[in-house]
Amino acid sequence: MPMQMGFRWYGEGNDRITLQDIRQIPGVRTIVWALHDKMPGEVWQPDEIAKVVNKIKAAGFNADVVESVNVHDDIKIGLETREQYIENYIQTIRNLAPFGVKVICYNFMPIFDWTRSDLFHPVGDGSTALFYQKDMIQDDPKEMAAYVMSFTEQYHMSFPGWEPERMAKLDELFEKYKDVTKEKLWENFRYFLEKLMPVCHETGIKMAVHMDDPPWDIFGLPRLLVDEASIDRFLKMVDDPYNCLTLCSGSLNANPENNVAEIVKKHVDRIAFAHIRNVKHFANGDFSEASHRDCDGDTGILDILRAYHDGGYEGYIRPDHGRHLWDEKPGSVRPGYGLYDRALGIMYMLGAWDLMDKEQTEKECR
Ligand code: CS2
Ligand code: MN
Repeated sequence: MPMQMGFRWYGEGNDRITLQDIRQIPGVRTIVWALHDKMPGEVWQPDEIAKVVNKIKAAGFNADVVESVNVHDDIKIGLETREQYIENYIQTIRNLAPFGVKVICYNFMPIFDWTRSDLFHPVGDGSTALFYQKDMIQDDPKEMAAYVMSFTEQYHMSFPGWEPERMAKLDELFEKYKDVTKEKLWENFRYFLEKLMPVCHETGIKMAVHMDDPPWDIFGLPRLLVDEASIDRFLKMVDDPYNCLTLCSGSLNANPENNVAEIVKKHVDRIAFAHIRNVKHFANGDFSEASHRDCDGDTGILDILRAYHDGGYEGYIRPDHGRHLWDEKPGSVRPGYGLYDRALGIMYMLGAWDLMDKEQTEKECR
């Protein structure tokens, strides 16, 4: 099976982009979806799943990839209440399986998902992109949460992982995490995955953890999946073909030391889902997201695509964040998830991929 191109869609009434819009992008087979109104820890019920999946299938796509089923903080903290939340997670996996779901993308970051200081930063050509100003994400997590929440309030859109209900309780959450060292977090991670693996085998669903973004500790909170060594540790810790990665090129390469293509070469068999995103670095440690074109950033998009291609990658792939182009402005677009730049990214990736396929076939024919 060749790799399968996907596109993240937030669902009807929650995304201005329609499935019919996505139909017009060449090559997209998989809709990457979720039940976005579910709180971490809640069971996803079959009738709720059916509503979304039926729409996706009726539009001619498969619904093979879910991003994300979020993990409750009590599991990450290691509280006794985690048992119930793990049970719920297992039930959600069981409920997803009959709909053909193959991969669940999730993350194991304490409190915050992706973190940026500016969601609409000018790129210089009239477009905007997500931006990280290093000195702004140091002291006050509340300031940053308030910034992200201001978009939620102003434009009535919430971001996965930034649920207002959780953000309202930041002090309480930080207090609960205070004794969770990095080692403790690893241990809680292992505990969670070991409980899940039997049901993954039973249902054929792979758990694919997303990298931490950015890949370093923030606000004193430990982050685990940050580089090649930690990825090695993770895959060994639960050495099971159903314990996989969502390898996010942009998250990893926020640290310019991380060579994503090398990690792909090493672990291509354990990557179930590839996020392709390009990052441009500045000398002071700030970074901006960029177009998918290799030379627009420093992530090495072509080397990464070649590593997947030549490694015989058969998993799912999607453009991750794009810039906001043309009429895409705050209020009309989800930060990072506009239509145009992600569509351009897909064409760039497919262009490179088709050429590599062609070269390979010609080689084989000789
Ligand atoms: C995504 C992540 O937008 C993004 O950066 O790649 O938010 C991802 O969906 C989560 O971390 C997965 O749980
Ligand atoms: Mn990603």
